[in-house]
Amino acid sequence: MEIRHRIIEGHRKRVVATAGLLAHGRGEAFDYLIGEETNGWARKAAKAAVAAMLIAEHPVISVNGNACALVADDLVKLSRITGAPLEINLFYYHQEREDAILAALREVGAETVLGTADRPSTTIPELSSNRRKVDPDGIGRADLVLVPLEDGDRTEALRRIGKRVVTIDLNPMSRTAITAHITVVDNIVRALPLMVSIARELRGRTRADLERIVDEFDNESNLRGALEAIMDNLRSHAEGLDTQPDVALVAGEK
Ligand code: PTJ
Repeated sequence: MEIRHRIIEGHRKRVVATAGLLAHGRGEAFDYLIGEETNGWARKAAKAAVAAMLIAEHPVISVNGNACALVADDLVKLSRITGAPLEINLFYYHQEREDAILAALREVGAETVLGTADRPSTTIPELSSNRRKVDPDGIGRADLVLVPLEDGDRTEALRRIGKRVVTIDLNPMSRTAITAHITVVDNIVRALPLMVSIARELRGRTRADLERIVDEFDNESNLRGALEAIMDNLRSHAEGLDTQPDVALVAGEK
């Protein structure tokens, strides 16, 4: 409930787009399906994601309204530890939203924030949404972009122009989840703090160690594992239903 409140409050402050409320609802449904906890697949993906960020030359963290409303503090921490600057990049762009997100990031200690209207901008080819506008010092020159809660078109566009794409998405069937190189299938409110603690643990490792972690990761089997976990959950719910016929009857009578 506290999480929902953060989104609603974010919407009131214009940090979250109206469509962000719908995206959050979809996320809640998938979170329920994965059991509202971080499973082993997500942990492994989070480790590979952080290792990839640490070995990238120019990693960047793309920030949208939902991510900012839910985990602004952890975004700033992850940015500091990995050296990946934060870039505001919005699907539903409005100057007021950019200002609100910038203020929210600053409130939790963000210093440099890229992608704002006062900065130079360049465009990602083959993309028509507002998100085609990127910062030349950020996503423009990045070799890796962390794009949590992303829309499929941009993930595809980023891949087409040769970026390594890391995402956090509760839906393992979304186009973003499938297109990204590394997909952490988990709620961003759990995934981000986990990535911060993994980053603290991995930052002292050798490049060879980090490369091995990334090389051993396979996103296809990761997504298959996430789907299996959902199916296992559904199966155990289906089995559990048989054991509580009285509860079901009482509920039905109301
Ligand atoms: O702030 P803006 O203008 O950039 O807009 C942001 C939204 C999220 C509205 C925009 O990117 C959008 O419409 O995204 P989609 O296409 O709805 O995709 C969002 C994905 O994130 C969906 O697959 C959701 O299941 C997933 N999702 C929602 N909440 C969470 C989540 N994944 C992880 N953690 C969540 N809390």
